This record gives sequence, C-alpha cells and structure tokens, in this order.
Amino acid sequence: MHKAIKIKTGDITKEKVCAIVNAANSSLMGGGGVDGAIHRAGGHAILDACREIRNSRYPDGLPTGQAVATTAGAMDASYVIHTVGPVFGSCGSACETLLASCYTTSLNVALALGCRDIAFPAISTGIYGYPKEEAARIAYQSVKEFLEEGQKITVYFVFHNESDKTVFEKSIQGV
Ligand code: AR6
Repeated sequence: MHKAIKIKTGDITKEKVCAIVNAANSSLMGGGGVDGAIHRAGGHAILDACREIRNSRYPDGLPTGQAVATTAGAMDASYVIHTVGPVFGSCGSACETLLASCYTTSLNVALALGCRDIAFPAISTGIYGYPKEEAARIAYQSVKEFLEEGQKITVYFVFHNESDKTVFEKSIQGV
C-alpha cells in the first residue's frame, strides 16, 4: 500500500479533509447515493455553485471523467469536487479510462486548490453499476501512479460499509 493512501469506512460527508469527491452525474443537479448525501449535508450553496458552473462552463453538462470544484457548504471539508463516473456497460473498453480519469482529474483539481488531502467514494460502484472489484483496481492503480509521480497529497478511500472496504482491500492485492 502506498503510504499516502488510507482506507476507511464511514460517511464521506463527515470527513475533515480539504476536498471530498462527489460521484455526481453530468447534470450536476444532485441525485441519489453519495451525491444526495453530499447535497443534503452541504446545503443549497453547493447546488447554487453547480448551477453557476453549468451556466458558465458546462451548458451541456459535465462530461464523464471530468471534475469541477464547488464550496462544501455546511460540511467540514473546504471543497466538493464533483466528478462523473462512467455508467458500467455504456462505454466498452473506454469505461476503464474514464473511471481512472475521474480519480486523476479530481486529484489535479484538488492540487490546484492547494489541497493536501482528499477523500474519494467508490465512484460508479453504486447506481452506475461498476463491478466493485474492477473499480477498486482502477481506482487504486490510478491514484498510486499519480502519487508515484511525486505529488504530495494524502488520499482517503472512504467506504460506506465494512464489506465494501474488504472487497477493495482484497481486489488491490498485487496492484
Ligand atoms: N459516504 C461514502 N460512500 C457512500 C455514501 C456516503 N455517504 N453514500 C453512498 N456511498 P453512488 P455512482 C457509496 O450510487 O454509482 C447518483 O444519483 C455507495 O455505497 O452514489 O457513481 C448521482 O447523481 C457506493 O459504493 O454513485 C448519479 O446519477 C458509492 O458510494 C449516480 O448516482 C457510489 O455509489 C452516480 O452513481
């Protein structure tokens, strides 16, 4: 395990880190899963900021694999970084690249904001149906490679329950 990578269980909305990542959809207008939890915990300031981003930068929606930052509103984190994971089965072999891009693009956005720590949920593994084992390998590999380039940021993988955490830990053995 890379020393700047930490794995834990919990509710990502409670993380006291510079940036938490949201597994959003391209509308940026909220949804279920972790997206719903983040908007509920952070309050309307997040939706207001997302509307502004849609109007100014992404009138057609945030493309899959990209990431943008907003305030974290009432949460302890300073920022929410919204990224759009691939819907499993919708993009063939490109899905892997797109999922890896969610992690690396979010990390670059966090660094540009001056963040030295960031928390990720398991992007695309809920409503978007990505197999957890495969998503784990892609997530870990992309973050590990990013850190090996010398970037200084601590990365938390936050799982909603113990069994998802165990699947992740087993899946990244040998990666
Ligand atoms: N803290 C940490 N992880 C969580 C939390 C939480 N509070 N809540 C859920 N998870 P999902 P997706 C885990 O479905 O698959 C939304 O409607 C959950 O157990 O939130 O990328 C968006 O608007 C799962 O492992 O995201 C999009 O339309 C992981 O977060 C769509 O869902 C991701 O599950 C995105 O689907």
